Amino acid sequence: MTNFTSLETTPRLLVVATGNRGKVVEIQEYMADLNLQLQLKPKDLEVEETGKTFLANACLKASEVAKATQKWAIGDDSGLTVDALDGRPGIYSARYAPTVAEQIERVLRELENNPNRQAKFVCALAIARPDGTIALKSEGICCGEILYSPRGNGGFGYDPIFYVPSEEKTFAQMPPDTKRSLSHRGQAFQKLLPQIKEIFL
Ligand code: ITT
Repeated sequence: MTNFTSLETTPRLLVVATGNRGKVVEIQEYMADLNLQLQLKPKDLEVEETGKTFLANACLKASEVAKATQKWAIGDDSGLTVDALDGRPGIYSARYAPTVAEQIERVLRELENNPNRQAKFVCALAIARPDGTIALKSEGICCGEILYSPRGNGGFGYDPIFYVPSEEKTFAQMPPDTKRSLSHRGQAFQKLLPQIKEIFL
């Protein structure tokens, strides 16, 4: 008997394993040219972030959502690491305070007037097969400085306090395509896209 499913070998649909709107918008842009159908993860499907690293958590998100939906899935775990705060908030960036405004406030309060404002945004991406095994992963980093007060209205999350000296702007002040090309997520996608194309195109 002919197995018709075996004729369709190239996956065309990818579930985006995030509930963060800001990430969804950016991920859509990175994948815009791929002619892939992106689907949001079911709202009630929460993945517990028990990993100790960004990469471990990105793999967990991709893998759990892939298994639950039986589809290919992409996970993103990212955050801000501040040198003078021993790398905090790091993998706890989303859990640093109940609201984004309070998360920013906490980072600024903990840094006080410390002259060392060096920080990095880190983004780990992972793509899982429908059985939950990891097919691809990558990591990107963007270096910058934490301002003394927020600037700009664009982007999301910690963007208004993350200043990139080469652009003389915070992520929240940059045109979206500038942030997209030099951000941590941009670096991670740059490494991943050629491999994504091999699987999906
Ligand atoms: P999912 O787990 O559903 O993807 P999340 O928001 O909980 O959503 P993370 O655990 O990866 O995602 O936490 C990321 C945190 O880092 C969160 O507070 C974001 O606001 C922040 N963050 C990540 N990328 C960012 C970016 O490009 N600009 C500003 N903040 C960012």
